[in-house]
Amino acid sequence: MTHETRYRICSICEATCGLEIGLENGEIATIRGHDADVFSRGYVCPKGFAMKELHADPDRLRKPLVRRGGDFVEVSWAEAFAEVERRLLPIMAEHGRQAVGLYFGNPSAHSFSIGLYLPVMARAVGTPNSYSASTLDQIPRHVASGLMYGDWMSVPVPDIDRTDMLVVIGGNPMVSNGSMWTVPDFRGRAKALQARGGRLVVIDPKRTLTARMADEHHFIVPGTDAVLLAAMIQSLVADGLVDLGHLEGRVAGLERLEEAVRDITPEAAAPITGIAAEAIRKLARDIAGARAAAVYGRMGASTQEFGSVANWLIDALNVVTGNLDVEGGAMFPLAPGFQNNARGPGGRGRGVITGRRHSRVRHAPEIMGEFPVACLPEEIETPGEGRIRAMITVAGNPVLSAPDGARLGRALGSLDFMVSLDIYLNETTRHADVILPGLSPFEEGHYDTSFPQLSTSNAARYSPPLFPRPDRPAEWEILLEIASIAGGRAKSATQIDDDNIAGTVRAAVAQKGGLIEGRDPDEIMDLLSAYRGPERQLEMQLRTGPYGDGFGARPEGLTLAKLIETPAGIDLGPLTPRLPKAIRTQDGQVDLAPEVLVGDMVRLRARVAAGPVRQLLLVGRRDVRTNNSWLHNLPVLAKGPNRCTLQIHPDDARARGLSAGDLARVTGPGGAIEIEVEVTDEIMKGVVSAPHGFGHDQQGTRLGVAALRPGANSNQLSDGKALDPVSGNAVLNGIPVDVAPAAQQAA
Ligand SMILES: Nc1nc2c(c(=O)[nH]1)N[C@H]1C(S)=C(S)[C@@H](COP(=O)(O)OP(=O)(O)OC[C@H]3O[C@@H](n4cnc5c(=O)[nH]c(N)nc54)[C@H](O)[C@@H]3O)O[C@H]1N2
Ligand SMILES: Nc1nc2c(c(=O)[nH]1)N[C@H]1C(S)=C(S)[C@@H](COP(=O)(O)OP(=O)(O)OC[C@H]3O[C@@H](n4cnc5c(=O)[nH]c(N)nc54)[C@H](O)[C@@H]3O)O[C@H]1N2
Ligand code: SF4
Ligand SMILES: [Mo]
Repeated sequence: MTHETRYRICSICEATCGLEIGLENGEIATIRGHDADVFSRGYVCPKGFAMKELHADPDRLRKPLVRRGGDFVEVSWAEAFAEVERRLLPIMAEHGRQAVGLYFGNPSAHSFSIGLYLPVMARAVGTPNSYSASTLDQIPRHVASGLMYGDWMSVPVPDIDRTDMLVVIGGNPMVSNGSMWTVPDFRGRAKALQARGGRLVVIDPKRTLTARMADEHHFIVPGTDAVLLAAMIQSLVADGLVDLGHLEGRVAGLERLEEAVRDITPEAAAPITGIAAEAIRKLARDIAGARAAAVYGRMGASTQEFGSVANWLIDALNVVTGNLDVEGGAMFPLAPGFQNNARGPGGRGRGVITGRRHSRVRHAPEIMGEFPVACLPEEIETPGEGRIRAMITVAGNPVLSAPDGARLGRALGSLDFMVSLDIYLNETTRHADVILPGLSPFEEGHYDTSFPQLSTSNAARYSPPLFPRPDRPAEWEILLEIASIAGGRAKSATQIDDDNIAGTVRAAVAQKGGLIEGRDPDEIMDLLSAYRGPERQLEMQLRTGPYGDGFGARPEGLTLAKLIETPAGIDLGPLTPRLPKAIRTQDGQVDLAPEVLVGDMVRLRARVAAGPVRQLLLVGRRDVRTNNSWLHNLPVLAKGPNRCTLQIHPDDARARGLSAGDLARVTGPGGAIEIEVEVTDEIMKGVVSAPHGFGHDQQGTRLGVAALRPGANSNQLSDGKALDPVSGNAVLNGIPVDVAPAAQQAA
């Protein structure tokens, strides 16, 4: 018997926990938190353990599948790529590149391989029709950041370890483990905040686990956060409590912001939000009066009718209380690499532009090069010039995660060709003609390219592969192969990769004031030659990044070799103030009143004027043992009580003749589902809550465990028409629904 201990960063969610993995005779025996990890300090959740089952899952695909007749058959990699070439190229030749649509799902952001090579593949395909899970999630956050700070990824995160007051709006980090904020062990950090006399405040239509540990919790009517935030800012203005502090002189648009929230008083907001005027005023004053405070918003504040305005006003509130970019406030992380707002001299930049193009059918805006995924079905179905006829999906399951999956499924089924990079044959990939499965996470190296940009302290960590590579391509190689195919084989996969890194090197040596300005690009290419693929890009980023060794210029600096030697990671310290250098707006100021967002206040005022909503409003929720739609096939996570229930307030249940355990029929604009009732006063009256990602009862999938308890797809209730118009994000929270006993409806 041989025992070995290895370390790997968990790549399932944004907390990026360090795992300690015990191998016995080369097989995974134990997975626990890695106590010495400089960033996650031993924290782990049940999904970390579940990676063992993910690695072993017999349903996880290991060979490419090609549809022959009605059935999927396993083929060689050469045959699979030949099929892609044979089917995709004629469509591009006949209908142009825009006939190909792309969809990228959430795990793309967590995969070192996919994250770095997806852009390479997308460039080679060259279609304007790009979609992703971002428009089901955080696009409003990027819009606010882009317009205020000049870069989509400049997202301030709460400095929880040093704050005195944390306000969480529409997030449940006790369960989600944090999002757009990489904060492993939220519970431990929040407890420490409370132990040093600080306060946690939660705004949520549900008394979530996070709300239960809070010092103060307010139920809020779904979709009305922007009203609450506007009223808080209005009350600070009215009471003369606006204090930019150290931000004085760095901020433009304060007067326009004040004008934008004028008349949205706490009294006007109270009946709309369900929060008393005095409570709104007090909350604003508490934030203004705290030594340091941070307001943070997530899914509930993003995937709703006013997501962009809400995200903007969250940051505006941090700014007008002097809490942006100070210790204990909302701060900008400084990542070791891959961070646009850390490149170059900084202080100003080009800013961002929203809506450079609009979608063909609904004229929805492009943001960050993407169209809203809620528009995808109509782009496939509607005849005419520019129609999507082929799809490439990467690590996504939009049939369950996007609105009206039934319609999207039919649309995908009608395509001329579809290829999916995915590790499961599921509700989405069952429509593909070719499925290309990547490696197990344990068979690849790992570095998070996005999450250090959102981390609650700065650190650098890399995990080498745990197991030797099996004899099949990694996803970065699959993506390069597709890039080569899409480019008509003008370049080989290897050539595309070499050209890509050479481009990065040329830009770095040309970068004024950069660490390797003026060096010989060939010399740098030689120095990178120890690595290939994603590791080569990482080495380049680390060495030229803010902590880098500059290829010898700063010998004490970071290199990939140093990270490989340090499995517990390298601590780069607490967050530090980054203004004005992190700013990339054209005038170098934080824009407190971006025109597009101020413009949307017309809609918000109309919402205030419309008065309280009468219908039940559906919101979503997460469970510790789930991750969107795709971990329901692992027994250790799937076991236990039914998690796919409709939570309803006792009064609302009684009024509809519903009791716990009954089957309810829920009807929304997009359809109806039947779902078990859970009666609880933890949910606000007038609101019901159901998780997303269920509905594993579709034919033709290969999800043996998930299919045993399929659950209902709550996204079927939405028809995909409701969008936050500024960002194109789908409204997933605050969907009007009717709820009745299932049998009664059937009769
Ligand atoms: N109603 C409602 N809907 C929601 C949400 C909500 O809160 N409420 N949340 C939204 C959010 S925040 C998100 S991020 C989206 C998620 O939307 P998606 O990303 O579309 O859906 P996931 O369920 O995350 O599906 C991930 C897919 O990636 C595959 N996969 C996993 N690991 C790998 C890998 O290493 N390589 C490859 N190639 N594939 C892999 C899985 O098999 C699965 O098919 O859902 C959104 N939908
Ligand atoms: N266990 C687990 N962890 C996950 C995931 C998972 O599926 N399971 N998914 C991962 C992903 S992709 C993401 S994006 C993150 C999401 O991370 P979070 O946003 O922290 O998680 P959610 O549970 O979606 O929390 C949203 C909260 O908003 C509330 N809410 C709904 N509507 C409104 C509203 O209008 N206003 C306010 N103020 N609140 C509202 C809901 O009741 C809910 O408590 O979680 C990640 N982590
Ligand atoms: S919280 Fe759980 S799923 Fe998320 S990174 Fe940590 S162990 Fe993995
Ligand atoms: Mo997400």
